[in-house]
Amino acid sequence: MKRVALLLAALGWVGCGPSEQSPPDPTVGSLTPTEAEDADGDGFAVDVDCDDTNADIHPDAIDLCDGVDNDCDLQVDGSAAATVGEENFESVTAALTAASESAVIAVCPGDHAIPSRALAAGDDLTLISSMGAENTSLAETNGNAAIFQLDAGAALTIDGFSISGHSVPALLANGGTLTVRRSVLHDNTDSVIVGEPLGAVAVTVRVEDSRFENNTAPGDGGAIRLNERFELQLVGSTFADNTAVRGGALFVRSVDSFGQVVLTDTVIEDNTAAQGGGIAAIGMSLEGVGDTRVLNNTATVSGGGIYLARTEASNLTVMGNDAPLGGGIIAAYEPELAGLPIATMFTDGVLEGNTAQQGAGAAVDALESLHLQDTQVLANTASMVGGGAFLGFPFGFLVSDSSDWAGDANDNQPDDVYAASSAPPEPPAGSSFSGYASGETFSCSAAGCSPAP
Ligand SMILES: [Ca+2]
Ligand SMILES: [Ca+2]
Ligand SMILES: [Ca+2]
Ligand SMILES: [Ca+2]
Repeated sequence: MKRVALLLAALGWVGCGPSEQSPPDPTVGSLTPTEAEDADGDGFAVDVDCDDTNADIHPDAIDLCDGVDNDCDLQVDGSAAATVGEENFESVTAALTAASESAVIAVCPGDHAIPSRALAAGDDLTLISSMGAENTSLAETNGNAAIFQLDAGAALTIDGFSISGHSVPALLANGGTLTVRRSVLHDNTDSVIVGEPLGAVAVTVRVEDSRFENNTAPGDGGAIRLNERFELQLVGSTFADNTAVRGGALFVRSVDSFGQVVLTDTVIEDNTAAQGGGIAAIGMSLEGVGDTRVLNNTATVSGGGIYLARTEASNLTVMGNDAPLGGGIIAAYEPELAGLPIATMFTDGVLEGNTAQQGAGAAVDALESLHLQDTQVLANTASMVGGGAFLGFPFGFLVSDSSDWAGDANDNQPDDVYAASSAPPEPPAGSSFSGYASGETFSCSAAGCSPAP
């Protein structure tokens, strides 16, 4: 029965097939052929117009550096190097020469080199690549001068480029505003971005959705070095495998003013330095926003994750870093800051799984103070003393304000705070204070911790 039903259904379908189709719609025939075939009216019929909905795209158009095949030759972007407005140029240098003070230069895929260019007050340039950093690089012609140098009042945006192989800082900002977006800055042999404004001049550097990888500086700041009056904003970016003397990824120093660094959803990982494997921050505000992590960095002297000198740090997760002294962080003594009436603060943070000889979570230099507020100090391991924290002799001072010292399997090893009562040899004589748990408020010095655990 089932087979018969299927057969009848099939016959029925055939019976209602092509023999009963309605005749062609007469209204279609009323349009002229030209109107039907050139919908966007650019004079090219749909068979040769690769976008018959856009009158700017047709076989006689100029193929601009915009990531679109404007001229229908099936090649995205043409042989030009750059576009300003509706005009193509054979080199980025020529485009820069033709550009007005405030211009957007669209750059085609390829490796582009320009002579070092200084931007002065009023200059506001944007270089944006049509095909992104994987396909577009930017360099200084000889590789031994900055690609761009900004002075006060200048603005520059670099969007979608790779920059590599420079033996001097590739981007110098001694004033003005520098924005680096969707770029990859790698394998340079000096800090990539350097800002050293003088006097009252300020610098703003903003980095978005970019990666700094494998850069090595002979001095401070493997990826970025900023001095004095500045604001640094890092958003959605990664700094990995960079190397320097201080601050494997970032060196930020502000002694005469109060520099500000805001790191939003940014990762600082696997960087190396003598002091501050990931970051060295001197006289700063260092604020994490969202999920910002300092991971698996190494210092050969102190501050595996972050070297903090009279710096207010907040909302940072510092995990898996290593140094002989201060695996996660160190509150470090800098003589030039000794007169400042502020202490290093670490607030709303996490110090977890860091390792050191002394002070795996945190170390405090002999003349410094560290204020840990609402911070988790968990599962850090010291091979000598101070799994949670180490205080240098004679004046290292620690305040724990509502912080968590893990009174369980996540405890620090050895547990928790070690206060030195003599100068080195290492480990110096001193006392351990163990058994602090969550929500602890106490203070420690060479005289001991109070209240006791
Ligand atoms: Ca057309
Ligand atoms: Ca068209
Ligand atoms: Ca084309
Ligand atoms: Ca194009």
